[in-house]
Amino acid sequence: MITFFNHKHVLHQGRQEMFRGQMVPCFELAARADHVLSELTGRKLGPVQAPPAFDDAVLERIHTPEYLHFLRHAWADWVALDPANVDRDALPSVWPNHGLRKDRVPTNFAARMGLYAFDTGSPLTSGTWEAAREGAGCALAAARNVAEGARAAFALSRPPGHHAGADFFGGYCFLNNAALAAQALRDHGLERVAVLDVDYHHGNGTQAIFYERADVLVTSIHGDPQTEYPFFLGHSDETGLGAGAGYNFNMPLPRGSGFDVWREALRFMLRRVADYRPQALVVSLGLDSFEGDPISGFRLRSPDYFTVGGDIARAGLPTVFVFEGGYAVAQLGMNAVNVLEGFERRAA
Ligand code: OKP
Ligand code: ZN
Repeated sequence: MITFFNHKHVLHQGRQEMFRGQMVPCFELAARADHVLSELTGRKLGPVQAPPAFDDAVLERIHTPEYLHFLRHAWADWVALDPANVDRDALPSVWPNHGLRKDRVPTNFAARMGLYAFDTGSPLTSGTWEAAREGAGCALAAARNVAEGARAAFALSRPPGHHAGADFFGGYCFLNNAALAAQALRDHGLERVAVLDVDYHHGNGTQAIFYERADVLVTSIHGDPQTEYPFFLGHSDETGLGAGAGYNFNMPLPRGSGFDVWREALRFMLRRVADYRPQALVVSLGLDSFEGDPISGFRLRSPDYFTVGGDIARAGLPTVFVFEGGYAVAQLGMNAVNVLEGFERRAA
């Protein structure tokens, strides 16, 4: 399958995130994407290309103009606060929760950070906009390829995207690549698109974006939000709203779940996908379900990922794979490519 690789991903390198009251080095490292790329090329999975140029207007199919404006100018605004900020990443520290107003956008930059962010784990850096924007380009290009008849395509980029909503960032995510891919498939004329999110963390951004829509089915298997990030979304009783009622499925699993349990959940979700009769599938491909992941709690082993890819291929759908999380850097390339190779074997 063809891979669209974000060569600009290196422009986004957060230094530290807030964890349990301390600043710790970021888990979402540049090496992640490079490891997957070298494994892909080593195992000859197919051509690797840079995405073609695109117009920013397409980002407004998913994100609000105000939020995009904020992201585009955030670094300049941050440095304007204090010239010494060039050597510091921007993180929020105040939020309009608990009875505070969200309907007035403050001019103060720190306040706007809080308006548009939901955690203190997602540093915004000098190159975040450019890196995230090019990543969106990878997702759009992969979607276009599949819309034009490819069996599958892979968008290999960081930062990830599934926690980002129409107007917010968090969970290391700024632009929702999977949502942009699903919308691009719709805009290329497909009537029904399904999303399958297999990242360890619930894709709260993707769910929120499509929650009231029937034209994009969102399904997700993830650590139970009672104990796992992002905590405030991802329960099984979240099934969609309004026109979207019945078009959202969550399968939270307890921390510690192994592949037997996880695969049953995958099969359940693939049945929901089949029942929906979509014309294409977008897979939010997080590899943090791996037993060795430093911030997650499932117990999948490297060979299991071949099976995952094979199960997904058996859905028989044109498929866009969008890279998300996975923090066991040394095994990340192998695990990601195992999924893609398992898919190709079954799809052939
Ligand atoms: C992004 B993706 C770890 C605490 C959790 C946020 C995790 C975001 C995961 N220090 N921090 O879904 O892989
Ligand atoms: Zn994750």
